Amino acid sequence: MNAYTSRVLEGLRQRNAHESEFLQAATEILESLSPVFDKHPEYEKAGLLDRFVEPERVIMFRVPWVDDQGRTQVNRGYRVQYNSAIGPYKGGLRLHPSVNLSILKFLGFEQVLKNSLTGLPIGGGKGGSDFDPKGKSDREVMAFCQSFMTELYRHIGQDTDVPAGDIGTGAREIGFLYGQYKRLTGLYEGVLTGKGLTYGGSLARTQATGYGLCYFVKNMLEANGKTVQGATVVVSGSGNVAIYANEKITELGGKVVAMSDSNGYIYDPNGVNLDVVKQIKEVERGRIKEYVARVPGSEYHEGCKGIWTIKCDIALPCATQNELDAEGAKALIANGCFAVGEGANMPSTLEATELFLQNGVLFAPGKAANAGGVATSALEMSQNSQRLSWTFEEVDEKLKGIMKGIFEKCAEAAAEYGDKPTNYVVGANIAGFLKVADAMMAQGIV
Ligand code: NDP
Ligand code: 2IT
Repeated sequence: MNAYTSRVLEGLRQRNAHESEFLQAATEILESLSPVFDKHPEYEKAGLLDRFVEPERVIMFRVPWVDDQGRTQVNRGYRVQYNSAIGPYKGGLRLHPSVNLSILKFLGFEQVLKNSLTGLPIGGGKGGSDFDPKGKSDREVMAFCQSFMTELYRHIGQDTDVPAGDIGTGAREIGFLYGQYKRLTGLYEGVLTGKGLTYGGSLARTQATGYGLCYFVKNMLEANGKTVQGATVVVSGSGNVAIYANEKITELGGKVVAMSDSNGYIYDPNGVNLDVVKQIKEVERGRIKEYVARVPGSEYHEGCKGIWTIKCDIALPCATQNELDAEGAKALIANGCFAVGEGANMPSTLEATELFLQNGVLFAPGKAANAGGVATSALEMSQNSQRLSWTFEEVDEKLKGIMKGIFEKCAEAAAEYGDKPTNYVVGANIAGFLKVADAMMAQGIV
């Protein structure tokens, strides 16, 4: 490994010893970037990597709100404004009890490279809170969102930082956040994306991450003489990304036989009935196990990791970080799985990723494969600035083009720098990095 990159990585390990997710992401990224620093000694003189790994700003704040029993609750809110070299900070807000600074720093760091890969002018950021929307009433969710925005509004804006959804943050939460931002600032501007269609949202944003993932996988398979047509597919998760990944992969000729949530997974050898999943998850906010009572011939299994033991050709992890470990990877490989497309952010552990790469499984890393969501968010920002809205077909066509472009950039960088031309992990990291690096060099030591 290049001496400068290994020194910076060692420094990160010392200063952030307790941030395991952040160090995991940083290890993969810095190891991939090593050959770039061999080629560009001027980057070290400019301290480029020392600056690149450090968020420009981290905001942490108290979020007090009152629950339905009249009790005061306090959560912790965050916004990590990671890098604004190529555009305003852009990235989602995660609402989940596991949220902490390490998780948001890993997500923010990944987002910088992902947003660069889209080719659109967006920097990287991420935020959220340890608030758990599950089991809360709409009024409680509104109270939380209003309190969260009462601090966040002073740090964001359509030209500075544009948050969006992520785990636990969907259309309902974005609506409450947007209403409070508008009330506090008096501005009707595209400060959030993933908005409802009646107040500035973009058609196809709901579908974009899952659809984009399938477009990336399709490009990757075609470039390697394979196809989605006739493939058996396992999709983990049953949230926004998982549902629309299922919808598109089915349209492309795949058959999804399993989906999951944080409690367990369903197996349906006849192909998962997506209308039933949408009804349970999108309308009723229920649990995936309710599926088996409605669809004869399907099974439910407790625990989510068992989903990787189901025989499939293509695996699409779309739930959360580190949901697919070495054991899961070995089971997939033993069962003949030939492609993995990451819909979630960092769903595969470093060991799992290494196993896929070593065993010739085509591997689409999250920061490239799930970039369709944020790319369509950037298209929402464009529409808001123009005060226009494009049709579903227009947005979907642009999304297809963007995902093709991302795949090509990953493949080109992999061919130039990777140990093999299908190492899209190295490809994505390097292609994403080069644009940000160039912009940072041009803008001086800031
Ligand atoms: P949702 O909240 O809509 O769905 C999350 C899904 O993952 C649910 O099925 C949830 O199950 C499951 N899940 C969450 N945490 C865990 C856990 N600890 N263990 C097992 N399962 C879990 O989120 P999204 O679909 O929006 O996000 C899914 C992933 O995709 C995340 O990694 C996110 O960062 C990433 N992503 C999202 C984008 C977007 O546009 N929304 C864009 C790019 C990436 P349960 O209901 O039990 O919690
Ligand atoms: O991880 C991600 O890319 C997202 N959650 C979407 C971010 C966005 O700004 O649309």
